[in-house]
Amino acid sequence: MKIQESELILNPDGSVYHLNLKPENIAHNIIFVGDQDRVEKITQHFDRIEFSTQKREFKTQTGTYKGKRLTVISTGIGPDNIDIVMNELDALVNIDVSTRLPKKELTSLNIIRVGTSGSLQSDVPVDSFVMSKYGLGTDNMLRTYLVEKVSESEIEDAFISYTKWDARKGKPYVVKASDKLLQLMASDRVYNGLTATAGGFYGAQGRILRLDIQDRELNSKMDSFNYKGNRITNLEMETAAIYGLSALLGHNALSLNAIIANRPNGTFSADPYDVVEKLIQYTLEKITAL
Ligand code: R1P
Repeated sequence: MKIQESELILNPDGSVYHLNLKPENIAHNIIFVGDQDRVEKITQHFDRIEFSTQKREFKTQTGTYKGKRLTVISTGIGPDNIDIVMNELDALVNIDVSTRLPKKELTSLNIIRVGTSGSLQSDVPVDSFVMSKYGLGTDNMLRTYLVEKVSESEIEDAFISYTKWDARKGKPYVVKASDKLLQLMASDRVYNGLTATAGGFYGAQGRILRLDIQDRELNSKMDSFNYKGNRITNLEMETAAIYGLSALLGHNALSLNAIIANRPNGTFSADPYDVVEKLIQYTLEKITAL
């Protein structure tokens, strides 16, 4: 069925509404970053850049690294932005934007997030890398879709019961990373983890400034949660949403985070730009094997 103009909004030049991209502007191997200034930190390593654009926080560059065509996109902060980025990227490959009809054959993108995050475990130190085997979303964005089709209900139930999760905050969801990308990016340099994704930076992550929060014990319960050896290693704002929408839409996703803060130890990286640069180089070296 033809998708209406109000549902899939295109700019006058035919590009998708928020990302300002046309199908030919993107590679099928895509790196997500949160911060728009991180896009060029990655593409400065490229052999050449063929395309650049930016609208709001969504900055995109496409080019080649060691001959491999890659796109780097900044998503800004949070699961609401991931909803926009994932749906518009998917439209570029799986909907014919000229006829507004879904394509018959699925194109699967490879999506790797290169992010920053705070560790919840004292033995996952600042300046380390975490590769998220699972994303655990405490935001509610994914619950507007049928996420239960792709989510890991046993881990969800264990987490809800362990933390005595208040149902008024919605139901957390857990989605696994792409096995192919987990294999590609694995090494002794990375910690494997279960990454919790929050829909906010302060209250949603247990930070108290002037407002009290619904559950002051949540972070300590997260620290000690363990499902069959899977601990919650770190907390950030995008991974679970990327995993959920990728699994539903048929894309492969993986999230790598540079640990810049350790919440239990109260420490912050002396040089966060350096650990991010090292994670960028790590990712680029591995991604060429895709
Ligand atoms: C919060 O400061 C932001 O930083 C982290 C969080 O997920 C959130 O987006 O990641 P990025 O550095 O990739 O944006």
